[in-house]
Amino acid sequence: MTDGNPKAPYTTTNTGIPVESDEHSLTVGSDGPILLHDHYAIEKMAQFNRERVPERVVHAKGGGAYGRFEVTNDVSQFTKADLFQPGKHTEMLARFSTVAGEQGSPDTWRDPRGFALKFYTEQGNYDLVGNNTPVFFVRDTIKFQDFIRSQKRQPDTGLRDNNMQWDFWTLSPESAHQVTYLMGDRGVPKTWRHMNGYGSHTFMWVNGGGERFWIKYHIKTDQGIDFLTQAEADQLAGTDGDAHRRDLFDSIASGNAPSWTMYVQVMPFEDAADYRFNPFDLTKVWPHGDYPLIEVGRMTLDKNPEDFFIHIEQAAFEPSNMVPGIGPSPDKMLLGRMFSYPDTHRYRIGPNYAQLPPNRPHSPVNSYAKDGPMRYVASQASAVYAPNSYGGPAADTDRFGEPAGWESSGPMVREAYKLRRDDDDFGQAGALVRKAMDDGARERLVANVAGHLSNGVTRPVLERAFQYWRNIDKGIGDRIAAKVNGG
Ligand code: HDE
Repeated sequence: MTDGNPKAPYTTTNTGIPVESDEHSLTVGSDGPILLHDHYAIEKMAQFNRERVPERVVHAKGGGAYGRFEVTNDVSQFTKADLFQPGKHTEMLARFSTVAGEQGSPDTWRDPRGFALKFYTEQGNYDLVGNNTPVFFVRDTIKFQDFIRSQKRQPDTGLRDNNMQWDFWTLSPESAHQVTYLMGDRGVPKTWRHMNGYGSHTFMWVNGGGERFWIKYHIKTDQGIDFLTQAEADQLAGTDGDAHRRDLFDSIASGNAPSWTMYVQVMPFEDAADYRFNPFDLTKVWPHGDYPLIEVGRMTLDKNPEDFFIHIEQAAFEPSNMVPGIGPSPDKMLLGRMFSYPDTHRYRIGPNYAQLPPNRPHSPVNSYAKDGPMRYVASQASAVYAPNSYGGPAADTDRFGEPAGWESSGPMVREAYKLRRDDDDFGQAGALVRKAMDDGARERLVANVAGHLSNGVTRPVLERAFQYWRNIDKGIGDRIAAKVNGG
């Protein structure tokens, strides 16, 4: 009897064999011992013990949805990328996330938000794996792991530690711009629908004539920017740790599909060489007065995943997924990420992760990859090696042979970027405070920083933090110090 509901399918084992009971193990007599050959009871326990894949080492907590991207402006003078051609519509997947929190952590912790996009283009998947802020804490990939460690948990107590966070930040002044974003209103978006996304890095676009341009992506919410105060965030963290994930799912389920408008800033290739600060430095933004925003298209998220684990937990975004017409730049962080993401996917969800539903391209795959655990789509190659005489895939060098690259030369060194006349660590953070924030936002910034510093940050780190903020803006730094010292 299937619980009296004639329509319900009957329960089977993983291999489709009808089971005798959902509730009773096989025993000798009703009170006797369980029998080892109770295949279904054993299968249920063994499967249960193997349900977890390692969570993402950062950005573990998140949510996402499917949707589409439609081009609304002709940018073909700058790029030949298929998905950005006039009239194009491309299916996509987006995942939003916090950075430092584990999978069970609250959505409303103060943190940058991941803003990861996967476009299923006709020439393979294009992944734009950004955040909700246009800059980042460090500018060399070798420091990323240290930065993240300072945001996570102490090895002995297993606890997060504000003193550790400020120790790292105040010893890494390049963090000032992003920390100002983080401690301001952008640090806790009201929902994922009310925040912008940014590619953050400088990327390269190449047009059909082979001309190269440097670009930065801005993906502006059509819902309007909105945020939670620290008190609202703390309250929600206690009452509904999944508030952002729930909001996105419920909005789409109720037909209220969120959308964003994508823009790019375009810098002529030649400008980069003597631009007043390093245009590839991820801690810097490009003033819109120098390179104004140009509209590209609109992304709309209108389809919830039918299974969270399959489509969101197993989604694999990688900045190295760049399609023809799009390329990297000398940004050391972007180049480091191009190794790290595929590496983490191979570890977390196996070498054949690209065959999983959210990661599978919607265009033909003619690679020479084969075998490996969980592989289930056969290679299209009619030979298992290249070159070959039997019609196996061969690279079309005439069409795709021109790498999106730049000239580079010099001795092997370990050095910071060469300083340019306007390169510094605090200038743009100060401009953010003085020009982009209003009095209310500055008030909340002072309160957020003072609150964070008052929770376990001790001398000498505390004094360094006051100086860090005075370097950003003397008045703000003094107000923070007074608030912390004044209690
Ligand atoms: Fe990430 N980052 N990251 N990151 N990141 C990961 O890859 C890494 C950085 C971002 O929703 C990891 O799949 C390095 C900047 C997002 O699945 C990992 C560096 C930006 C997501 C990784 C950075 C990001 C990740 C862990 C310094 C914004 C979640 C899980 C060079 C521009 C994607 C994973 C998703 C995830 C490495 C810095 C955004 C460990 C080495 C800058 C949105 O590979």
